[in-house]
Amino acid sequence: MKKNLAFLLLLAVLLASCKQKDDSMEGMTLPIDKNATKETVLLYNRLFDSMQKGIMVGHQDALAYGHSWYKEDGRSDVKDVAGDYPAVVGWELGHVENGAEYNLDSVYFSDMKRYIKQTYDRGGITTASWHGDNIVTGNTTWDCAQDSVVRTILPNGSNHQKYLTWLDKVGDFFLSLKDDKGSLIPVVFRMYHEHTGAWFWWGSEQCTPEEYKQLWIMTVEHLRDKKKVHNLLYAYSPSETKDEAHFLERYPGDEYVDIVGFDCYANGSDSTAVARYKKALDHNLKIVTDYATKANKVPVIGETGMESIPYNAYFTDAVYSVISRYKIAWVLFWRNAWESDKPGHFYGPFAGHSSAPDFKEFVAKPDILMNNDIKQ
Ligand code: BMA
Repeated sequence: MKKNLAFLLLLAVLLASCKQKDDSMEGMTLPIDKNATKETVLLYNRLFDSMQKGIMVGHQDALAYGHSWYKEDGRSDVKDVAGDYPAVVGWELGHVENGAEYNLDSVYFSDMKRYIKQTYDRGGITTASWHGDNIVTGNTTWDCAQDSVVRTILPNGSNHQKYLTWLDKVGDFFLSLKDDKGSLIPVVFRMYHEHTGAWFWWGSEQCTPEEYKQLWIMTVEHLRDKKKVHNLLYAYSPSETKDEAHFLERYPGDEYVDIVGFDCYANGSDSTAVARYKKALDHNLKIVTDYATKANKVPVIGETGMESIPYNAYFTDAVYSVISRYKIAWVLFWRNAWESDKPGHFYGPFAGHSSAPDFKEFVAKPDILMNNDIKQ
């Protein structure tokens, strides 16, 4: 009898705690993973909310290295210039699939985990991309001489089983991201990006729209349903597209995507390059934000930049004058390479660079949000 009473008491406590979780989630927009952790659902809703305040600044690899420095704890080029961390930090998983200790840009995965936790602890947001190797040739992600890699990865393909082991490694990485309480840290996974271009093995000339969609769906279903990774939001980010039909040509469906975006770069260094870039940003922002409104998704700029920032008003003129006309969650600037053989490969400001004053002006705008602006 006593045992029964204890059991009933336990049941009551459990039910009460479940109810508490439900109550706090009431009215929230659910991501495509109906078993997403509470923190993931909260992040998704935070993204919708933050768009009403402004646009978050993101920087790729911000905490691991910067222009001419590598691994200095607490440092970030953006912080050196503007006194605060970017609100969004992007990371790159390439080579996690091989079980490597560090990624293709020499960031140790153990360090990446630490940086992701630091970002989470200070209220920032993490997104990840994945330049996975070509499973057929063993070469890099940029080996796109074949048009059959995706086909061999799909169910019944010769590399299907092996590819699932790669997805397991990706999943293990996400499942290893824990906060102090042991809860999983939510991450936005921007996978198979820039697929309307033809420079990765999943690109437009490397697979058919149907194959691309199947690859996407298979990946979501493997991570979410088989591997039980429930701390992810999924972001779809082609490179520039012509119109909505082009944007959606390889779209796997609303039930497989949480966030919609695009990648867009200023190619060249003269005023024509800036004019073309502004036009492209505007054009793609219209496509993506219109679709996001219709489908109730979060719109972002997945990657952008002007290599070496040859235009001193790049941030306020080329970027802000266009993006401020739209509601998007973030704009992510690509990495500031640390490698000595890539001195001009940077897209964010760094202390002493001629674009630094302009970046300060950019982040001082009330609708441009840095880490401290989004702390809760
Ligand atoms: C590219 C370049 C490369 C890098 C890759 C993955 O755009 O920055 O140097 O290896 O992204 O991060």
